[in-house]
Amino acid sequence: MSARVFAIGAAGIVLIALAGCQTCPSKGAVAPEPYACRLAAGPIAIDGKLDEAAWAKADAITEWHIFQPEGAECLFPSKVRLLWDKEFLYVAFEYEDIDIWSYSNEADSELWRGDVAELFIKPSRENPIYYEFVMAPNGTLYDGWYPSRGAGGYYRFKDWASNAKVATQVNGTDGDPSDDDQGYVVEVAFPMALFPDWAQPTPGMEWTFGAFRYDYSKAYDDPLLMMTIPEAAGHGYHSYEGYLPLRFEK
Ligand SMILES: [Ca+2]
Ligand SMILES: [Ca+2]
Ligand SMILES: [Ca+2]
Repeated sequence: MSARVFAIGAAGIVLIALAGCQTCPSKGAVAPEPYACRLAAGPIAIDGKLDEAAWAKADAITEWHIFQPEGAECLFPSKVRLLWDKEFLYVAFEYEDIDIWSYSNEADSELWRGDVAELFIKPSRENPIYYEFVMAPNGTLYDGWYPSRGAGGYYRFKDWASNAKVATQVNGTDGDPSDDDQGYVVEVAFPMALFPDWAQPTPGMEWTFGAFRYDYSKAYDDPLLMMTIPEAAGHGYHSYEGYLPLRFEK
């Protein structure tokens, strides 16, 4: 991921900064500021089905911003929800997608060459540590821990393992463009133990995060890059200065 974004070069970064972002039409709730990450009201089975009572009480982010290409329209709604308890940070992505394509089933490969749901999370604005998680529709995971933005990114840290539990549900046919798909769901539990002791959440604590999406599709001339944060200047997805605050609630 780092190499891909950094490879844009100075000229590309300036163009992206000047272009700004298009806002996708939102349906229903938009993210509160900061996002209220509620305590899971009961057990969550990581099975790709969001039928637990806990998910019904999680706020949904439905407002997305298009990073690339400039001027693109968001045709297919995207939704992300987060919950927590002492053991896990839970994330649910629901992405409508007419043409689902997982690039690889090899863990820690460059999954963003195909459709993915992504979460970047940074427990502190002061401490440079942050994390990247990339999930393909077929359930393959890339997880990376970065001690800082300049420390080496994907190629240095891809072998780090979060021990996250990932399950997906594909409503359609992954990889077959000849039919129309409906979309996919990614349900993930990230063990709190992977985060430092100082970052262990308590009610009222704030982290920062961004959710992202790559949509490769027969519906678009270019793959669509979308994110929940409004600014992409500088380092793109790694521009953590623009991550949204997330507040852990009781
Ligand atoms: Ca479930
Ligand atoms: Ca797609
Ligand atoms: Ca890894």
